Amino acid sequence: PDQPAWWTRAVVYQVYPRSFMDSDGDGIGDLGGLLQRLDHLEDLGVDVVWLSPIYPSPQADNGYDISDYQDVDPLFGDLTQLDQLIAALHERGMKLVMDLVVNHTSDAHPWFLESRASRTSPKRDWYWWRPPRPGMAAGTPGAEPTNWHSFFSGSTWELDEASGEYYLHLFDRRQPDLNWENPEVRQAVYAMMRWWLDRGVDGFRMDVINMISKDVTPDGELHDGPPLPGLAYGDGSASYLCGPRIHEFLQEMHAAVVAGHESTLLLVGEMPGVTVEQARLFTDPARREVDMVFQFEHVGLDHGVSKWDHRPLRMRDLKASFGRWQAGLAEAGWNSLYWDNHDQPRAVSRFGDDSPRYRRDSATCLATLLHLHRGTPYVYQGEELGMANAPFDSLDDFRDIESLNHYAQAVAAGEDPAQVLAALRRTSRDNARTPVQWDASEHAGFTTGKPWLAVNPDHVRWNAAAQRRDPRSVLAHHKRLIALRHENPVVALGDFTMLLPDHDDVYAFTRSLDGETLLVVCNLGGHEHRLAGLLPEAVGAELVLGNLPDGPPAVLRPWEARVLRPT
Ligand code: TEU
Repeated sequence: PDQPAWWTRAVVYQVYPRSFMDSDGDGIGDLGGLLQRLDHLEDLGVDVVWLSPIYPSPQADNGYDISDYQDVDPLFGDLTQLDQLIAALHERGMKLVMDLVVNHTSDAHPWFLESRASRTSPKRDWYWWRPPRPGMAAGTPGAEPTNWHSFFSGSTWELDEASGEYYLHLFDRRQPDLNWENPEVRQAVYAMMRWWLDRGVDGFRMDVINMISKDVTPDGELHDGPPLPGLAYGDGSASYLCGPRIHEFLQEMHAAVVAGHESTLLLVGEMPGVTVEQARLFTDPARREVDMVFQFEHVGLDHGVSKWDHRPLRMRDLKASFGRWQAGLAEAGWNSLYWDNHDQPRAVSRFGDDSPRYRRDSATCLATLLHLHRGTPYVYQGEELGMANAPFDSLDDFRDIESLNHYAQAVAAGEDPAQVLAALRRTSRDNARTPVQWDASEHAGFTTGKPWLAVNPDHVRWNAAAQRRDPRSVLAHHKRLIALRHENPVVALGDFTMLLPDHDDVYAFTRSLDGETLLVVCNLGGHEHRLAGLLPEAVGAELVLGNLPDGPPAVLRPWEARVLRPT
């Protein structure tokens, strides 16, 4: 058979540039800052950097609203610095993956300006323009073409007064959706992607790429979705998640952009709501679509009716979910593995225990669990330091459009402001976006100016400089995990078998390849467990890597993780 792809052995590090490192004192991270911190990434041992958007943008959604796909926003630097970044990473043996945001553009993109200019514009059909609901006047409540609720609150339709028509935006009104039904749109996107590959980038992380195909009738009609409890709008996701032409579009993109470069590139599709069965289709190499997808099942397990409605996580559900994904993509396809990214609260606060007693141990336990699965692990900036959720005081401390819109909508609908604020504190994306904690100095070494989002005050104790000196740090542990994957083919390629599926705290599995087996045992809780009764084979096994100092072999301590070689 073919050689396994290089990314089976790789670890990806996500940089959210706004919060990574500021080189010019404006309080916002930039490419100059990233260039200054490449030693950190090289030392950690990661293979790929995924860079969140740096393109020109009005920054309504921190760069996920792009007004020019082929340049760099002056906020972050310029194309020369981007070329320097590509060269510097390649020199150090690392690759660069760019964020590709092509479900929507900014409303300031020239394509949209032209599209909105008139009903007869040649680019009118590049976006989703629709008249009001039949028999209703434009602008009256309920006159929107469909009842869909936007990810960022309110309707997905914005009325353009000048033409009397609405345009579709699944996210903010400043992020109009491109119409992928139009072949010119698709060709323009593919040409742009080829331009970046020619510049030397090594792949793409494709933002909400399973939303590009909408379920539209031949005469252009879109359908209402079921009502959402407590909201004025409904759930349109059946019309835009993995729509009827999604596989066709991705195969077409692959043929137009990727063909011939498969062996060096990385293509990862971000796909909210994707099922294991769908993911297998997207990632089966024979189908030539993408290499792996970001699925959302495990990060939805503590959500109730919405992400703002918290329900306690049961570790057993987490095991069942990961176990199903491991099994579902065992024969064909590939998993991406992540706890954190710029949209999720911090893992140590959410899945671990960020109290002083267990913060280090739970962060290293969670990392061990993730990195020992079959798939490609993603480390989000600061995760390797055990960065935690932020102590937001009041609404003024938040910056994210999703959080601010949700607060306004929920409070207007009569919810208790204190409770809405509590939900933001737990779940806001801003938890992930506080500046990286480089050292104990005033702004954590991130900037000499005033950070755009406050630095977490815990940086005096939790920072990279301190952890570099400490062999037991979360950082040092990540280095060991990454090295283990590089050195040991069983970590990259071994079969996965879940053990003890019904245990509430102990997460155990084996990885096996060519006669070699690793046994991984993690305690996802604050109580000891006796191994003798649970997994006797673990007791006498050789320790390959653990997260706690030596202790009694027969007892698994709170948040202990062991990678073992059974004898
Ligand atoms: O996110 C897509 C997405 O559906 C969620 O992760 C999103 O964060 C939403 O708020 C869930 O509540 C991607 C990007 O990662 C995100 O930062 C962008 O805001 C979004 O697409 C729009 O481009």
